[in-house]
Amino acid sequence: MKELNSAVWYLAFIIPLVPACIIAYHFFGFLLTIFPFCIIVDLAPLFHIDIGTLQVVPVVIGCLGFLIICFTPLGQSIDMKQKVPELGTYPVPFIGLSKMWEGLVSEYYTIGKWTFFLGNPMLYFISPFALPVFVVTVAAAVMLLPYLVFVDVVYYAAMAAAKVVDEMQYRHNTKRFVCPECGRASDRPVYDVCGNRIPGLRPSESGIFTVEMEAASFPCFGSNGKRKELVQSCPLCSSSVETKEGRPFVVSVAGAPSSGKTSFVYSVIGRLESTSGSGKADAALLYHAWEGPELARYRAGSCGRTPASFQKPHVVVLESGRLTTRRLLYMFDTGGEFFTGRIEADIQPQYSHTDALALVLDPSCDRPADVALGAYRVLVERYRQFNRMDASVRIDVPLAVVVTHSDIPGPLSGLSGTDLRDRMADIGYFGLVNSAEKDFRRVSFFTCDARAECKETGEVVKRLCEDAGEDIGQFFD
Ligand SMILES: Nc1nc2c(ncn2[C@@H]2O[C@H](COP(=O)(O)OP(=O)(O)OP(=O)(O)O)[C@@H](O)[C@H]2O)c(=O)[nH]1
Ligand SMILES: [Mg+2]
Repeated sequence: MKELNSAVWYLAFIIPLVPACIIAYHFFGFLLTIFPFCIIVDLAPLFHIDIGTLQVVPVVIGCLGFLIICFTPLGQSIDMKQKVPELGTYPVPFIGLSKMWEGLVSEYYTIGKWTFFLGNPMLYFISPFALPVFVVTVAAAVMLLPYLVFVDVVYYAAMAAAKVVDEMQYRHNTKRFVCPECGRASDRPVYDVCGNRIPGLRPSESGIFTVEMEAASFPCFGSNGKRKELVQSCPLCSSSVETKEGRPFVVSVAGAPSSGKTSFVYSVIGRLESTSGSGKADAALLYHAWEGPELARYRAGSCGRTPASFQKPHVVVLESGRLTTRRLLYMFDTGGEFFTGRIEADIQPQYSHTDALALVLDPSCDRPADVALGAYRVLVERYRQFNRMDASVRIDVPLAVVVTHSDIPGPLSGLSGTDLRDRMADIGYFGLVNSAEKDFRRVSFFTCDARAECKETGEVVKRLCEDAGEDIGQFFD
């Protein structure tokens, strides 16, 4: 940006000169019509000089004189600063018309002052040179404003176009930022460049493709570029994050206590990790260090109770050379106590930005249909509360009803889709099926053994991805 500012500055002594020459040429033409200059016109034919030459010569003298004063030490000797305005602000801003005009006008004023008032009396013999330089300087000063306006218009138009392209790329590749630490969503993360925290780094007055800091330049344009490698943090909790502009897919898992939510979550993320996203990903990694030991505990057959206050999402990072950015699967595993309705509503803020919901139910527990319906009602009530949604409005995010314990023989084991839905409606879950289909636009039904890292649990997430229109479903084949 410093280079661009310098270029704008130095060109301000060259570009306005072009129209200034034309103006000066006509001015000298006019001058030759009035006394005493008209005498020169009368004498010119005696020396075989035509009028055109009489107009061009002072323009050339004026132009050369102007350039010599501007770009040689001669300028400094008449008090010109010959320096681009210094800026101590980082990232370095584009200063165009806003900050440059005062400096430029003062430089032009200095040249004009010396060639008009001081040049003539002090060095009388150079006055044939001083007058043309003065005329050219005045004409160029007049053209300075259109030049700066033009430069500003070009810069801001390029910036606006870059902003639009950047926004399109960001929406497509990233959509939004969800913090893996606090679980809350923001539009973009905060980027750390040379100790400066820049919220949602993007093309701006400080740069279209890069922002310039004291020590180095950093990319600020497009999620196809290298910006995603910069150090980032959550604007809400300030935690440092490694999401690298990945596209999040957020699933909130709900259900009564001990229905199998945690088992379901680990079944999905464990399988994703061990199959490396069904071989479609170059890498499938658990984001948090604590998830490894938890997964190992699940694999060893033990699953502790989840506290209702637990807010951290489980995050799997999927990388694929075919995708511009990573895919991030967030699974919010809420403690079952939350769905008893006795817990504060604002404890699980992920409902305001969840992409899909999964309601887990255990058909082998006591009065399973009532328990499941109770949990479902709390889920919908909380969801509507967080999204300020009236009961009459159908919920747009997809819902999957996941019946666990399919390893225990029962009327629902082994079924899925409409067969499962119809059977559930027949054997006492009618209230749940009916309410779900009334509240949600898209509802799907699955059974699984959540203790195993089986294909069925992955199918649930795959279906939710497809229903939500997300491409992360490809890793669950
Ligand atoms: N047989 C069988 N047991 C399951 C299944 N899913 C979960 N369990 C067991 O049920 C118990 C509770 O499972 P969790 O996954 O902890 O249930 P939860 O819904 O997370 O429970 P809270 O966190 O207390 O709400 C554990 O002992 C699991 O091993 C299943 O599909 N089949
Ligand atoms: Mg749990």
